[in-house]
Amino acid sequence: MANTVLKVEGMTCGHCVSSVEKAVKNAGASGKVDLASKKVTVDYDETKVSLDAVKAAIEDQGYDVV
Ligand SMILES: [Cu+2]
Repeated sequence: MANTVLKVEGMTCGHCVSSVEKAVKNAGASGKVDLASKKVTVDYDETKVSLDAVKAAIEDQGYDVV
């Protein structure tokens, strides 16, 4: 398993947190958002899930991975 912390801009409330966590989950990974620091901790199996796919899933929801 791999673990990466992404910085994500545009999250402002609990709805954003759940949208991002859901997007990460739908991409096949597990995400935990820290709203105050705008960080998303992503746990994933790098043999099955690419980090680019996780980032794309977050951006598809309208947030920016920086
Ligand atoms: Cu929000």
